[in-house]
Amino acid sequence: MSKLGVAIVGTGMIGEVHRRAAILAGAIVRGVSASSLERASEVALAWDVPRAYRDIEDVVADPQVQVVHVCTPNHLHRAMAQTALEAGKHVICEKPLATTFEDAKALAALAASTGLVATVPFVYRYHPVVREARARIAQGELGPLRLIHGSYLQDWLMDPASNNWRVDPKLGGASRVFADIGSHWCDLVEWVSGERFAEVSAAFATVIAERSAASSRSFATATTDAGMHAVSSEDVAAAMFKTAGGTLASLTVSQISAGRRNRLWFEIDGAKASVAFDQEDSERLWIGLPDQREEIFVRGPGAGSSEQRRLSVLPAGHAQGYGNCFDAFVADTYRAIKAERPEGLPTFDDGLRSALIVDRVIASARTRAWTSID
Ligand code: SOE
Repeated sequence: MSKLGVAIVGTGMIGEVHRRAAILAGAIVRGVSASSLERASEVALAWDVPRAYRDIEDVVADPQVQVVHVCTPNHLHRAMAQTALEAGKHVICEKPLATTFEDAKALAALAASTGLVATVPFVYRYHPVVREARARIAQGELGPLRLIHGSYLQDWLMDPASNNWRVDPKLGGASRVFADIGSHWCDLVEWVSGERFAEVSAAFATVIAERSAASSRSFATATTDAGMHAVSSEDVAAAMFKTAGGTLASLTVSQISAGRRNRLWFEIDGAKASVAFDQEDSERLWIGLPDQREEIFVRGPGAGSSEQRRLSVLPAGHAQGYGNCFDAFVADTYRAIKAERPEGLPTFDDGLRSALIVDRVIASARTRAWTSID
């Protein structure tokens, strides 16, 4: 099969990550689309790609594009992914798939009806030791699960002078911190544990009630606008879940926790053993055992489950990280386009699952009641 032609739509930090991963996976980046043709032309020049597209319609009209990478702010995902699918293009759509459950449902149904490959970058599934944890749980090494707990903490929005389109519900959606990063934790823990959350009790808090004017940059940067604006989206959230199997889970998420850069952490405790993963120490998997014993599994190509070894592309001692996860996710998406069936590839169905969880978490935070996730 000849090389895939891809287009990158959106030129923030994540658009650059998609571009690098696409090239590494052997695709040809045919062009780029941005908030304006002028911006797209600037980036096309910088990326040395042939085309700067006017808009998504211009992208999908290009017969040399087989895959569209949607890397724009959240409120644009639904329309752009739909346009691409309807034009017969495979799609990688940044999470969240859409800002409402209804829109996510429509996109997942459309993707299923077309038979095209449509994926969502829940990339933390691609840490090799995460695959090791999942394999050990699936093999029964932990025994029946008894407790799932963890957090996902960041600090890039702790300064009231910092802002971002995610803060604005019209652009980011009704929930910010939970939809933005709590969604990663939920996807990861459901996938690793093999259990599904059946009900939730959640609480939100907007700790920083006023911020300076929203920045259009993909990440928070202090703005020159002296004005302060009221904020309604949550900075922190706490949630308790019960799985369909009755296992209790608890999660804390924050984007204002000083010193926590991108610390996704979970622990899964079973009747025979526990595992814990720390995204900021992602080469190691902690395994808790009875009788004061514990083990540390260290990532490497020479040990562990087949999926851990498949994703260990560097020798032990040469740390892998977020970029490697992204590279593996994009490569697996392209493998699926070539009719392979890579394990654990997050599709629009997983994006829909995530949208359902977020929708029910928002409902529970509003009603302060346990809410079913179905
Ligand atoms: C900002 O919170 C962010 O970039 C999220 O939007 C990503 O999904 C996460 O992987 C890292 O942090």
